[in-house]
Amino acid sequence: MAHLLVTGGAGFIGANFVRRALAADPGGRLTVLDALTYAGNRANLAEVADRIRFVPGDVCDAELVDGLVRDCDVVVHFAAESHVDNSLHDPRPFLRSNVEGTFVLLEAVRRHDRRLHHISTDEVFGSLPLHGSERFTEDSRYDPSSPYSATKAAADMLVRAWVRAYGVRATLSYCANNYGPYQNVEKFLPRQITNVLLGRRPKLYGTGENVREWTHVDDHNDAVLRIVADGRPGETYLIGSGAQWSNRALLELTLSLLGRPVDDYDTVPDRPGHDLRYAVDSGRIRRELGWRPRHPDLPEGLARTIDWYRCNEWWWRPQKDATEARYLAIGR
Ligand code: NAD
Ligand code: TDX
Repeated sequence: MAHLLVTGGAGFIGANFVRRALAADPGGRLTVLDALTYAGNRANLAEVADRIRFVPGDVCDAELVDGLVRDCDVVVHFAAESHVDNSLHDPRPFLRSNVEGTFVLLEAVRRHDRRLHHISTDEVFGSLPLHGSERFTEDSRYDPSSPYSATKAAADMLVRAWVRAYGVRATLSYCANNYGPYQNVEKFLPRQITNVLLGRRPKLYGTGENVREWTHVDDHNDAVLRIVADGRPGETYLIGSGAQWSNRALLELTLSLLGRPVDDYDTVPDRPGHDLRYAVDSGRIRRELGWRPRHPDLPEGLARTIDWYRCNEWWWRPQKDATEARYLAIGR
């Protein structure tokens, strides 16, 4: 079977992808390249450590990347700075990892004629009106609102140009918000779950009306595996479960699953440029590649995710205080 190179494989989605890819292809060869930033953690890969090659390193390191790409068949590119609030505070690492890192990878796949799957995000399309049924499609206009989404959009543009100019065999996917085990405590759901587990009050930005479409990380990764297997080079795919929730409603559900009163949270100042609503039309991947979310029931998936955080305090506790100190510094 194909030898996969997974960049960012020690992060939330990447590490879940590595486990899923090995489950789908038990004899498969897989190499992870990860810079182990604050968001990367080798413990995320402990269960599969003896079945993969782990290379600590930066996607911007052209020499290292060239050798790894030469030795693999397919690159799945997750590595990125991924948190909007961090990007608002300090955009520079986002430009480097997300834009320059993608450029370095593209040059290597071009030199060695390797297949690339690039992981993008629905955030590159900006914000949908709060009240309405519109959804992003593969043809939506790019309209990023944060340094994070601007750098993801820039990376997508590079991938698209390398496909057209050099015939690079790349696919792109845009997934809505993910949730599940091993997600960094800076993100919405893990932040609130771990706050409650520590007896602290969750923090809701602004009015909490903003809507996100929540997809279980295993469903996102199943979709990526399908694209890697059967996706058409040059094609783009949107991935989403269809489960749209306002932040307020999702926080109330989280509190009730944790046995707390649903109004036991604080509101904090809103995120600047806060996108109102994300929702994607995932019709193409459903029709063309037969993908369906296997965990479409968000309350059920959230209950399992809460259990995971309850049982794995050893994993999230060491990051929690530094994360909250960063939030305190920006007033959220
Ligand atoms: P994450 O922050 O949990 O993990 C990112 C990983 O990339 C970490 O292991 C980090 O060490 C690594 N990394 C960062 N910069 C690197 C560099 N220069 N070189 C090598 N490794 C580097 O992020 P995530 O939530 O798992 O997101 C993974 C990808 O999926 C990102 O490209 C993100 O834009 C995209 N995405 C995320 C979501 C979501 O809801 N989390 C939704 C859609 C798309
Ligand atoms: O404490 C919080 N309170 C709050 O109300 C946090 C951390 C967030 N929020 C809000 C902001 C968003 O409307 O919750 C929503 C979700 O926030 P994040 O988890 O930061 O995700 P988001 O900004 O929507 O981006 C996510 O989805 C798309 C990922 O972090 C990105 O990597 C992905 O591309």
